[in-house]
Amino acid sequence: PDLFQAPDYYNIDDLLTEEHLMVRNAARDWVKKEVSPIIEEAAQKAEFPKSIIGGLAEIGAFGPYIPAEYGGAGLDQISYGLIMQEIERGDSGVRSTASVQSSLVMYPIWKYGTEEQRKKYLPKLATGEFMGSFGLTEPDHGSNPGGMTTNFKDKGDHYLLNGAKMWISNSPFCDVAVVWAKNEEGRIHGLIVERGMEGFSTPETHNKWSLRASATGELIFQDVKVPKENLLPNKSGLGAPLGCLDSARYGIAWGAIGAAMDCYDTALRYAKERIQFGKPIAGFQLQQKKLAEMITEITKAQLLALRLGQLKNENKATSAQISMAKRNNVDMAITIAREARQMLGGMGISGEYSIMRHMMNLESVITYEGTHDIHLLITGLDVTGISAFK
Ligand code: TGC
Ligand code: FAD
Repeated sequence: PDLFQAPDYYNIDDLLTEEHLMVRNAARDWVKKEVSPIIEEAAQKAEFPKSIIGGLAEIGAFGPYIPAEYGGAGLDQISYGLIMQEIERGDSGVRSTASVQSSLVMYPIWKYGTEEQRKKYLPKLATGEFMGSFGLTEPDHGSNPGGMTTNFKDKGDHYLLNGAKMWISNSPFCDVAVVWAKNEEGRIHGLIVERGMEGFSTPETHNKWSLRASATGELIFQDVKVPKENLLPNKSGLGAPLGCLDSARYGIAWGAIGAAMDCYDTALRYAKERIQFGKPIAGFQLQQKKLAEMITEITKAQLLALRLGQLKNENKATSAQISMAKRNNVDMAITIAREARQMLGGMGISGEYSIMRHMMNLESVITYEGTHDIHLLITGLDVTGISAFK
């Protein structure tokens, strides 16, 4: 099938600056040329396509909003969102790699790190010379990361780190990991752990039916000696990792639109060409209902993301506003993927089309970075003032 086209039902492009459009179009062209042609095979083989790392860096996907002095692209939050949208139009797994690198590894080093740490890591992360991972989730602590048991002890000239993280994107090939662990007083801190440190291993997690083109694994720490200068000193407590998640969740709110647009575009074109009962299936009301609802929901999601981007640019977006957009837009995308898959009939399950891959990927996206339920409870807490988590 032809490569994707991009719907813009409400002329949202008119609300974007020239820079936004330039950044967006560069990302879009690159995804068409470098991701779409290889991604199906990578997903079938369950391999992250490392050959695209350089290209991701070139389109500004590693640290879009990190200042240029540290190697970032120095763009605004809307450009960041648009890059995520275009990458996820290709594949959620590729967007995951970019989200983790930018918002979960570069962001905490930039915001919570020392000047030495920024200079040492950020430029190399921006070019993809270093790849990063983010270790928050543990086998027994997913939605409730505050209960984590990974810990470090002060041994005078170094820290001794013990514990294990699981479901970690990029872990199998990461050069550095930003790891969240408790000190002897039970306070959460971020530590930069480097591949090669004794006692640190990163086994890959196999048998995934989702996000197959993204490498997922564990981070295991057995008496790892972490130099004291690898602690991120400028923020501690659960709010530190949650601050990173705010930035990544915002990117996902845009990313999910890309996956939804690709499913919609594929289903629309298929429906216009596929003849049954003597006419294109696009001429049947049941199929039109699906398409009309899809484009309506995509348009609403675009407006939500754009407004949130404006608030982010003004430093006014609240965590609860970000939760609402992440939850709504991922749910919108997964619903569209499921409907679009049905519209292709038997062809909908084939790897010749991207829809089933998006659909399966989105099962991870609706779970990670806070599940669908957790984001609902965050909205519930925000509007009532009463926590229903515990
Ligand atoms: P709670 O008592 O509410 O808060 C603890 C402290 O954190 C502060 N805080 C935030 N700060 C910044 N941003 C946010 N979004 C924040 N939310 C809360 C809060 O003010 C408090 O600060 P302080 O100074 O008073 O201590 O914490 P809780 O234990 O009740 O938990 C709240 C809850 C459930 C919302 C939170 O734990 C949560 O969001 N859980 C979901 C976990 C999650 O999202 N994990 C994601 C792991 S990383 C990942 O999935 C990467 S996938 C990447 C990819 O491949 O793209
Ligand atoms: P659980 O927390 O056990 O939740 C199970 C179910 O219970 C969910 O439906 C949840 O909504 C519900 N639930 C939990 N608590 C409540 C409550 N209070 N009220 C109502 N319902 C509740 N983590 C990282 O740290 N770094 C990564 O890079 C990373 N990458 C990931 C990549 C993939 C492919 C996947 C699948 C996950 C990744 N994660 C990562 C982990 C992800 O963030 C967690 O899976 C997620 O936070 C949910 O945790 P859990 O899987 O332990 O589910």
